Amino acid sequence: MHSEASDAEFDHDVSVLAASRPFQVVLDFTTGLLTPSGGSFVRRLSDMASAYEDQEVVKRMLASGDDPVIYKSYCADVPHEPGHLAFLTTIITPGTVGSEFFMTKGHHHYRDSAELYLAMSGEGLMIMESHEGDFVQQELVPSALVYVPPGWAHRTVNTGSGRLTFMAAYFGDAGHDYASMESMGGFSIRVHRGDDGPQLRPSTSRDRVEGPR
Ligand code: S6P
Ligand code: ZN
Repeated sequence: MHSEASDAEFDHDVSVLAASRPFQVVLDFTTGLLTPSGGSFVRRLSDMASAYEDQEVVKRMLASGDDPVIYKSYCADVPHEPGHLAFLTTIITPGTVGSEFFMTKGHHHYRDSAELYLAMSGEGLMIMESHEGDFVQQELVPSALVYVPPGWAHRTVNTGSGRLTFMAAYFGDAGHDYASMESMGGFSIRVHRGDDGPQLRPSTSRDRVEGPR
């Protein structure tokens, strides 16, 4: 049984109307807004400090009061129950922590189930890792649809100079498991700003967690 706390951000007061009747919302492909939305959540650097590789830079930024909004999500008014299809938009701010691009926390779903991503604006990468440790990256450019099969942890990274916006749809009872990736030290690959664009490098946080071999 997993803790409900990690899904708190996705929960909101679902209106009786939206839960039981067809409805329509509008996606703004430029801003990433979902109107009307059933709620939203924001993650600042301080909400996900341990996700970044360079902990010295994180500490320095936070100590100097630099706590940027990394991303914001707008959730549709859909119950997190079996049979429903939950969806939300995410807007990732451009920027880096050290050389590592702003990104989402990333998660598995408790119930191994598929998810569909639609990129709306900006440029980014989606990184995905299976329970067996296979790694796949996909580019996020406007109109790209990425299918995430059951069992693949997923994280999105803004590699552009503007906002990265996308929509994701997942099973209502999928749940969000952040702890499984965190306990391993995060994803095995990280996305940094290189001289000629985004550079994928093996993560050193895995070593921190596993210790010397
Ligand atoms: C939900 C889906 C996305 C993310 C969102 C924030 O299953 O994968 O909508 O929730 O992009 O990322 P995270 O990893 O902080 O939940
Ligand atoms: Zn997901």
